[in-house]
Amino acid sequence: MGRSESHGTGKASLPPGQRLQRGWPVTHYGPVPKFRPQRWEFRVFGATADGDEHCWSHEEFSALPYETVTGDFHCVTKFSMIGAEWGGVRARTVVALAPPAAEATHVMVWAEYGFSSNLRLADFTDGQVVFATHRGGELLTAEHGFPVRLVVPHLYAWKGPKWVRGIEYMTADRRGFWEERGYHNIGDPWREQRYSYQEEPGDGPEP
Ligand SMILES: Nc1nc2c(c(=O)[nH]1)N[C@H]1C(S)=C(S)[C@@H](COP(=O)(O)O)O[C@H]1N2
Ligand SMILES: [Mo]
Repeated sequence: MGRSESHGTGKASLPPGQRLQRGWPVTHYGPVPKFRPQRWEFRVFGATADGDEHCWSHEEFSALPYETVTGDFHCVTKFSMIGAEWGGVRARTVVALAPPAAEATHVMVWAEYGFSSNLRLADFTDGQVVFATHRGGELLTAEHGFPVRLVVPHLYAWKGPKWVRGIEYMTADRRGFWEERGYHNIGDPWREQRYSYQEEPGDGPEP
């Protein structure tokens, strides 16, 4: 049994092709940004319900409701972390406070240096999706995305940008950073959606 034991969800504990990793490796493209609290803001823009942009300073963002969720973490390079506890602001909370227009279908999550990742609105508002500030009760380190990184447990981990600075509601799908560079537009690890060549009609934006 062991790893292939099911959790009662009917799912094996690890998605196909993944292996458990001890510790928590650091994986990203480019340098680790320096956090400047005075200049930091979290922007919600694009197709918002009221047409306005919403902006939170670091102090304001830190005062949003803090919740913890348990969520796995699957990197497309095949390491997985199981059952991590993440603390922060649920994506649902952000959506409730700064809602999208009725026409919005997707979200682009924006991070420092123009890094981005696109998500379907339904994936973004999944209950386990969190703008994490903590893991296991401890503040994130700079390498892991301090002050805020997104965690999307049901998709591959590149769908969770580190050093997030805001979200853009979109009325059509558009590829983010890794999605433009050969990675799957949806990125469901249970369906092993690793690369863009595996996409089926409807998985990605119109070419
Ligand atoms: N800003 C930014 N966020 C990013 C990435 C990146 O290149 N830049 N890489 C992603 C990938 S591929 C993975 S697996 C996870 C790794 O997070 P970790 O370094 O905290 O393990 O971050 C994701 N978030
Ligand atoms: Mo990754």
